Amino acid sequence: MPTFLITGAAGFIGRSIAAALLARDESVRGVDNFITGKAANLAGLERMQFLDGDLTDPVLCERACAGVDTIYHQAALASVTRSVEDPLGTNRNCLDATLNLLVAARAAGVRRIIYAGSSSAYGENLVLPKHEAMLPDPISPYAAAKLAGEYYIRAFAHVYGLEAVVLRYFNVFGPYQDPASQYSGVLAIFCQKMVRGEEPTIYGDGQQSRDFTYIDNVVHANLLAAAAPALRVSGKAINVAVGVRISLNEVVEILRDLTAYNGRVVYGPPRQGDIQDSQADIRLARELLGYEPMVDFREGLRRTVEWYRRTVLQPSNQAVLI
Ligand code: UD2
Repeated sequence: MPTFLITGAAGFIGRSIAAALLARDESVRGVDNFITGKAANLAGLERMQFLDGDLTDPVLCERACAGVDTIYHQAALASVTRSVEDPLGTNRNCLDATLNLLVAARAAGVRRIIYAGSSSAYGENLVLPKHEAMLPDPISPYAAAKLAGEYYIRAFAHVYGLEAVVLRYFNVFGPYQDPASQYSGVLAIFCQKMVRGEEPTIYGDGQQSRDFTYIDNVVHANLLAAAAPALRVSGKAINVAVGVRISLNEVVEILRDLTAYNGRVVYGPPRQGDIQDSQADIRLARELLGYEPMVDFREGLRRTVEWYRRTVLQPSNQAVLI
């Protein structure tokens, strides 16, 4: 029986955690419903036992949790914009899925669950950097659903003794992130477009900023969260980021440099539910997990551009193995 379950294993964060565990020779099960996950992302993960299914199905959750010690719960319908258009879909795939998984995890005797929280929980609170003691202030259906998932996770830790760690990710980016949807993360979209010589569109004036976090840092934090003593981390929400914020205008300038794109940038109206600035205080991650960012923004973006150069210029637009 596999020791680890990764939900959202065909998504870019899930597949990256799976790759790290397989590299350690761990026994891994993955599950994905392919709403946003991609079969191509499973390339290289053949040793992972894989379930094609949806966590909104309690029977599937039971199968997924059987015999498992630790869950990395990465499955979600990410995107603020998508949630504004379809709040029910977001709720189903973020919150209902999480609660089903928790119920099944408890029944199966799973020891620990690590939950992919979102920096969107902090919302419009103007204080920077965002620290975990701040009152959450979700301003989009996506943020509300992800935060509600956190509360369920922590409640299960409290009443059922399931060890539960929430990692609040700040704008994760890197290889394997899908660039092809209107709901994709901004760096995936910009890398694809600028590598191809196409115009990126900035929604708003480009002064909004994010604590963009390279995927290796997130994988590192997950592995630490799985290994940390329960007394120290269970029931806690912990920021995972670099601790530096970069505006979209700055991003475009760095990307011009990395991609040699010299065309124009289009500016459009700001998006609903968008927040202005985001930057993490990562002291708690340092203290509780011994976390330290391994890859800074610029180096992460360089590696990401290289990856998109190799993949998006392929005619099929499918991920290929590095
Ligand atoms: C939120 C969360 C993030 C993660 C993510 C999942 C915050 C601060 N961050 O990311 O942690 O949970 O949701 O989806 O809440 N944009 C453009 N042009 C484009 C695409 C996007 O200008 O083509 C802008 C967008 O309006 C926003 C910024 O880029 O101001 C980042 O957007 P995003 O969708 O990459 O991520 P965001 O911040 O909503």
